[in-house]
Amino acid sequence: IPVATLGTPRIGLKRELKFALESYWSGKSDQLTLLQTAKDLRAVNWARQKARGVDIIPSNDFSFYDQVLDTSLMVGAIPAIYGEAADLDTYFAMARGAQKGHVETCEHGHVHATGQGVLAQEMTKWFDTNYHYMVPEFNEDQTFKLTSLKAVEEFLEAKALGYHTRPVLVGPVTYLKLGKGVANPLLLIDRLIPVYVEVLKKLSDAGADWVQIDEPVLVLDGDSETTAALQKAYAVFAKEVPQISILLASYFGGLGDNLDTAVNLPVAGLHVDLVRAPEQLEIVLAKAPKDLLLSLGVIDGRNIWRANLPAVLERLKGIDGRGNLQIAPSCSLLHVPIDLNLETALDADVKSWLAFSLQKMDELSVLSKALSGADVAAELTASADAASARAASPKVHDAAVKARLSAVTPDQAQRKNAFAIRADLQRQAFNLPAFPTTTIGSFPQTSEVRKARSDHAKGAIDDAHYDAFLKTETERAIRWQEEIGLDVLVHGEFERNDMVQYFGEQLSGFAFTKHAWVQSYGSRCVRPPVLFGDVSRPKPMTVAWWQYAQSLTDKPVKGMLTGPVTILNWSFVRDDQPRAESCRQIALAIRDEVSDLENAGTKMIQIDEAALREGLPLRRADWQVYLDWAVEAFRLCSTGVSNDTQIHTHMCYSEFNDIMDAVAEMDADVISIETSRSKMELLDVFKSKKYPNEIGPGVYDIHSPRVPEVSEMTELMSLARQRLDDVQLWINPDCGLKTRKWEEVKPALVNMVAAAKSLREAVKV
Ligand code: THG
Ligand code: ZN
Repeated sequence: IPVATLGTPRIGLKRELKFALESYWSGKSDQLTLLQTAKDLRAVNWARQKARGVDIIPSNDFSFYDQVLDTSLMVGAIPAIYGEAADLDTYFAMARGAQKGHVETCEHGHVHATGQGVLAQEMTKWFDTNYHYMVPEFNEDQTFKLTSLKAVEEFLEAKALGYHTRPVLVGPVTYLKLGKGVANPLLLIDRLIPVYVEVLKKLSDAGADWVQIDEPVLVLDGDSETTAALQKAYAVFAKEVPQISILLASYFGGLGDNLDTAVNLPVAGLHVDLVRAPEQLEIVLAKAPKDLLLSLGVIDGRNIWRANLPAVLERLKGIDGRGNLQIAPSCSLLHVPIDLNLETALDADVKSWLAFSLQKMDELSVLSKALSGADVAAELTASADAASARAASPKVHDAAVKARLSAVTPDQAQRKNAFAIRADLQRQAFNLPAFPTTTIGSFPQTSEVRKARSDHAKGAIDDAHYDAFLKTETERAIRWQEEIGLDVLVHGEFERNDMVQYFGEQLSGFAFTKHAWVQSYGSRCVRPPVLFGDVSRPKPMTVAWWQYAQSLTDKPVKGMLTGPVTILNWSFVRDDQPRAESCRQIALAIRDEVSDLENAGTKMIQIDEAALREGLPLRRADWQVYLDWAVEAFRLCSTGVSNDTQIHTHMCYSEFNDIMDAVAEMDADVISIETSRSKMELLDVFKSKKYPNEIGPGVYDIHSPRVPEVSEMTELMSLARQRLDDVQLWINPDCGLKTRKWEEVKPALVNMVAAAKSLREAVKV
């Protein structure tokens, strides 16, 4: 049984592609240098797969930025503002904007095109991964034509190096469904199909026999239009390019209601995800025609755990006697880091439980040998031993954590009194002006701050110097906030790197890597924490910084925490217990921190859940279960406080409709949200649902370097006042200010305070 991969990480072992791209964009190196770096990376990547025993190696899984953007270039879906030429600079203009337009993210990774000039295309999350793709843009007269031969060129490049590859394309139906700009992009399928036919013919002419076409829409809730589009497209391909065998790839879940459609499409092969949906093996085997090649995704392409190979073989028993099979990772390996062997500082036990992309190829190779009857007993035993060691390890299991969790009572996820009562007590205690002003938490991470952190990490400055530096920054931030007249202050978070990493590093049960980068978007990467064991909080994490900041001022300083759902959603999580369980453990650890902050005198504690919405499962039927445990986790961490301690939360998205009931159930006293660019339209749902608690609708778009005028902010506030009661309203920016510069932040916040004052004046409350 041959081993295949569906795609591999492309950023490079040492993030070579990231640095080559950024150097090219900044004008420090030329295009030839960039092209050569990319070519070298591809060659290394193919060679590595071959050496690891991968029989079916993909090509065209490389991308300079994103495979969906590559597809837009391939089919000529280049909006007119970017010009005609389908060249690399057009491509980067679509990815990043040209002139003064560019992509900016807030610190929570919510990404927007902004600025003036030619804007970047919109970016959004790829299914339920942490990878972001560029959203295709169509218009009513959209036509398509073949404008990039990248797929053919990379096939030929591999061929010249001696690799007969299986090129990968984003499927036409998935591509259209991810696009925007027309009411129903699927109606464009008839115009799109001929371009794919042309590509397939050219690939065939170049010598390709198999082509992998990715249609992850197959794991979303089915609908008749999507089914019809799939049937139409693949029927044309079968008729027009019969010489190409298509492997249709589904991943990120089970085929569910699309199963009959998928197994009956006129394609030569079907890839199924047997990690997310192991139960579908039986029915796929039963329903798939015998001549349909089945690619079995048996190794987790989304997570970093080493597999228990004998257990995988056991699950594969049902394939006995069926020919025409391949084994593969569940999805592209793009979503895991490259090589575990770079992690020389990782705890040896934890390391022995992990597998990154190269180790996953080794696992597949062992499985393949085992399935063909070769003697791999030693490898199988080692794999099973690692799995049992992990299952039994005291590093994973903490009886005290489990006992505490099972003793949780419903009242622990409940504030002492309802919001109306708390609000009265809080108003008396704080005596804030109407429309109180605050910020979301972080202040600019200047190059000075980043340098101090990296010097400290390298040992170039000692703890005492680093601490003194951070204190100076914090004091400066407090003094400045007092000076401009903000009502509720923050300490600025200068001591934090990544907000998830910062907490993970201080919690038991998390491990950190040095080189395990995963592409988030374009050249940007993250190193998600590895949640491997029961979570507890050995000692206070943020109390000292809060105390220091509060000691400098009489104004209230908020305590600042990241919520359990966000920590979970941005980590590699355990596969040996439900996500809900891991989340509850994190919630209890955060609850301890909340309690310590309160005992130290903190009267306002903010717990951000920037990633709550993005954790929504792919299928609607699974949403409520997720929202129930996510809300419960938030409540578990936040409700153990007295009535006059004010709980804040922050969520910076522009889509609340799907989750509004859950947001209300979180019962935070104050929520700050992103509303400035939607002109407060987002508040409609808060109004229609009669959201009772307090709200800080963002009045300052922090995704842009532009400084908003006082009048713009008062206008936004009057739009907010049309929807909500004055007593509910706070005034704050859309998100944290970490990604901005002080030159932008200072005048913007001065204007924001002026807007609040003029509003108070006008309303006379
Ligand atoms: N932390 C973690 N996961 C995340 C986010 C996070 N996933 C979603 C979202 N935020 C992703 N957004 C970004 C935004 C910026 C960067 C990466 C992901 C970024 N990275 C630096 C780079 O690639 O140069 C490296 C940062 C570092 O040194 O750690 O700019 O906030 N866990
Ligand atoms: Zn944000």
